[in-house]
Amino acid sequence: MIRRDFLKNSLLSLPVISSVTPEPIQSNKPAKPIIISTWDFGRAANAEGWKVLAANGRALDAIEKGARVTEADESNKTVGYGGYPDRDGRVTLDACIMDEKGNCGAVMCLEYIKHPISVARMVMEKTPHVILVGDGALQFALANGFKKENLLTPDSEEAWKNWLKKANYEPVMNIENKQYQQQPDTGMFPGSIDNHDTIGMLALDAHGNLSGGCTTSGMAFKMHGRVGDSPVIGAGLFVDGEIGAATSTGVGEEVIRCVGSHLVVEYMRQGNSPREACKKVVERIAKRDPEKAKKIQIGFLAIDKVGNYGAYALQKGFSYAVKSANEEIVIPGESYFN
Ligand code: SD4
Repeated sequence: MIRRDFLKNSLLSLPVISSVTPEPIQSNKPAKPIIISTWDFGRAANAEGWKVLAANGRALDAIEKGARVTEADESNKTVGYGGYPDRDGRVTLDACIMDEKGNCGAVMCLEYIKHPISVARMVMEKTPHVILVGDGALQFALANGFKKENLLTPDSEEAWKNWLKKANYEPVMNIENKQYQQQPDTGMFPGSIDNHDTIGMLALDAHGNLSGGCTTSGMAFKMHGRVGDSPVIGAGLFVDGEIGAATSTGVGEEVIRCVGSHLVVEYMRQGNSPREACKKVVERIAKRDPEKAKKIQIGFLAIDKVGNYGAYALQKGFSYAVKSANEEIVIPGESYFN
């Protein structure tokens, strides 16, 4: 059931938080096992991951299984198959995965492979490395049995061709911002609800182990070779089995600048709740460049090692999906700007 009024009862009664002295707060009733994901489309991914968790399986398996649902969903224009291409019409995918022991793997700018999350996991488990990029990642995937496929669907190709009609093909800093600044009244922001991409997933299994994953086709019509925060361990995802895990969505450049997901986990280490930790990182981003912060979207989602979760975004419109034995909900994220 979707309960959009979730926050009504829980958050309105929260104590006022001092920005100096972190005060732990609970954003929810902790649950274990539990799986949470960015955006409303996280529900379908959670449902698949939940099958693993409900059968006493590993959080890592739940993450991979769940993320594959979104990657295969052609109607999702910004993750995996059917994702919008870059400026050159090439669909380039980024993904990473991390377990409770700090094991991690990532692929960046991977083409032709429908399930980058699974390639990332294989990088983690079958190589001495953490990251493979571009041709090397493709070569590794093909050598390990992944199939080469065309990921550019007719819909996405059409969207790209439409974009090309107006696009300035020169590399321009913050082109995504400019694209949306031209339509100031639409309420759309780079990385916002109408043009969001990434699925970030976090799971806590019945054994108390955390894992996370993040997978995306990145910002639409990006420069070829551009990589955002999503596959960067510490930026788009971080898991510390002793503390908690966090993931992000939105304009990756700004998340990389502050190593956002790692920072969220570090704030949790200091005693902040997942929600409060996310909020503190969003505030830091807003403080660093207040003008830019008004024009972009960034959201963080976090969970601690006992199953408390929370989120916070720059702009309204962010949402996240939660599945446990107690609840199956999509929750509107709180935001810095209203
Ligand atoms: C990126 N963080 O490539 C991703 C995009 C995203 O909502 O999440 N947009 O920067």
